[in-house]
Amino acid sequence: MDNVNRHFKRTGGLRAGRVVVWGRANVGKSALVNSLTNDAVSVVSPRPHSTRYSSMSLLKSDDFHLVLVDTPSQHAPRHQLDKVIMRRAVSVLGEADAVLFMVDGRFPPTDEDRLAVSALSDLEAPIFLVVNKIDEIEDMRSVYVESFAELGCFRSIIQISGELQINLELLLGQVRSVIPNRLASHPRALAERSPEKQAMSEVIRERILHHVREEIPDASTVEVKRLIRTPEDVIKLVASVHVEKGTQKAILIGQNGRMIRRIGTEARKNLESNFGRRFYLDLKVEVTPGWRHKDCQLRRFGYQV
Ligand SMILES: Nc1nc2c(ncn2[C@@H]2O[C@H](COP(=O)(O)OP(=O)(O)OP(=O)(O)O)[C@@H](O)[C@H]2O)c(=O)[nH]1
Ligand SMILES: [Mg+2]
Repeated sequence: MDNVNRHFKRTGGLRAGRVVVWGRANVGKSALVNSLTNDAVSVVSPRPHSTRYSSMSLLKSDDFHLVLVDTPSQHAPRHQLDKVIMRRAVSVLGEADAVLFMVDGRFPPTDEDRLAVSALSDLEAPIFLVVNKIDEIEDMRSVYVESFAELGCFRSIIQISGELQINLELLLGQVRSVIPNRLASHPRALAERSPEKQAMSEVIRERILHHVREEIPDASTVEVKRLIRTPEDVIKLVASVHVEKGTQKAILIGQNGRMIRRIGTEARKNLESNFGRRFYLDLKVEVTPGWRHKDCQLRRFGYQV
């Protein structure tokens, strides 16, 4: 614990945060923490309920430090010990900067998955749906992803194998993007949901409306993820277009990425003329199933609900 705090203090200017790994028994929470930290601090076992205490491990990379919190499983309590273990586990959620809600992609959602995710419903921290054990699934894609996505409000969905270390870089990249720059000494990203951000996202959305038809404009929203003023006075804008389905994403990206590049180039020119500054636009397309139906996603995208 002391080590962890000392690290936080030393990370001035870096991103640093606490990531809680959460889920029902046996999904592979401890195995993931061990894989990410190259450590064997957490007990990994085929027996359910093997982890009894939340434990912290440190993951350091060049530009971010994460404290990974492995937690005991959430399940219907069998005795007083279970109640105590679970109550203590819930208390770590309050300090999370991000939560990895882990499920076993080989099977459909269970009641215990539902119980586990219910503890996350009031959290402000972004929650990632981490679908594990894809090494044991044909094509390495779970057919249950959509059913899991319906359980809650997830920032994004990542399919991994914690044990075989598949897609862990992808997972870390996503987590990194939401981890705060705690002791930053250089200018930070501008405030969330500023009118400026909203206006910029509308400039991008206008180009989408112009170029694509049918259900896509309706199913799209633009999220400005980061807005950074570089020392050269260029505005670096990192944004994502969220759509609801993979087919919509494919159309928006277009053949060899032609459509999204065109939208991006035109939007950048319009941003430059509207705001009178130079822009660098990094525009991606993400699938966020059912975002139009979920209050928490609507709030995230700046809609007042
Ligand atoms: N095939 C496969 N098995 C995995 C993977 N990750 C974990 N497992 C296995 O799943 C079982 C449970 O792993 P744990 O890491 O102990 O699961 P946990 O979620 O921490 O379980 P509790 O502490 O009981 O809540 C073990 O037998 C692991 O070897 C994975 O990516 N692929
Ligand atoms: Mg465990």
